[in-house]
Amino acid sequence: MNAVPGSNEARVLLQGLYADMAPQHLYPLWEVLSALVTPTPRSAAQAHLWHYDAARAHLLRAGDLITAEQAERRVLILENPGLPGTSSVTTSLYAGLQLILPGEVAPCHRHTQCALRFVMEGDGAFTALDGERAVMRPFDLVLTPNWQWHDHGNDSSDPMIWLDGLDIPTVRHFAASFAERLPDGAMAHAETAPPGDTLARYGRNLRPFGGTAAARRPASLPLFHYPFAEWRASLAAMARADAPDPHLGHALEFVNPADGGPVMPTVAAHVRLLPKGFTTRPRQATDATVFVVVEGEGTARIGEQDFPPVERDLFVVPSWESLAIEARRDLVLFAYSDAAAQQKLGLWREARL
Ligand code: GTQ
Repeated sequence: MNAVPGSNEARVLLQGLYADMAPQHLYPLWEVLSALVTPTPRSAAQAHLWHYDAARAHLLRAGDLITAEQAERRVLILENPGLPGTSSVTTSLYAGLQLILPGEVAPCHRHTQCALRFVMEGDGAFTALDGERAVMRPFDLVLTPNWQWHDHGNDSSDPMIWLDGLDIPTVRHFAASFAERLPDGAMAHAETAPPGDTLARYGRNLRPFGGTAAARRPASLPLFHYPFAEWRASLAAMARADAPDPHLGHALEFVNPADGGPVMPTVAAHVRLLPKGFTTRPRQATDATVFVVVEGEGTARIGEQDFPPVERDLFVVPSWESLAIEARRDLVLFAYSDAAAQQKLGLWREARL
């Protein structure tokens, strides 16, 4: 059966072809190409703001109903409203708020997902990484890189809440998830070093000299604790010395001292300070980004929408949505994204408008 390509008759015959192919899982690219290979990014993710106080109230209710041990991790997932049912905050990343009550332990496990913790509230609980505790204080950043044992506990007298940022959707995309618990039902890893040992060895532009025993941590990613007191002081010094970048404000990225790159292979993190009254120029980037307001308040204009976050609120900016931030008071932000992965893959782009 022949028909002139593009004629009505050909269109009818094509529908017949599609119907005959579909049972064999064969489909015509030409019907979907423009939606697959788009001239600019198109994300199903939506901009969204979570108010911390509301999320915290639900999390504390959960704290009355399930223990950290029963839950393994007692966490409320921040799910992007445009990605329902995926437990994703962006197409590649996960976000959740984790609660550990005084005396509780979140049992030791390891998995191929990389995680960061950003402390929202509480002082003195810990994450132990391969048996070394990082004592967590408000707005500290703590990493648990891929396949390293980690348990969490709270020896303080107050609830501890932190943001979990993981690459769960990325690992799911590659279908590369492995996870295990410590053998014999052990809850906590045996102590391998005193608290703060790694920070002292690797966190001050130093590293162990002259031998592998003292190196102790994996050479490719030794450091896992970035205390608030240190990063906040650096931002303040930068703000005293320079005018803010028009699109970012004062911004500092957390780096892996082993290679000067982002903190983990899939996840990058940075902080910003926008002086009171300053408004950034709009900027687009391919790395959808999760923000936490550490201090101050302002307005985040994401695309055409305005969001008014206050201290401890969280918001997400999808890929290639323009973002302009106005600081009503000095505004300090923490942010994480998949820029680390995109840069390795040659995908990352930004546009400064
Ligand atoms: O603390 O290991 O929010 O494995 C989700 C998965 C936290 C964790 C989460 C996890 C963890």
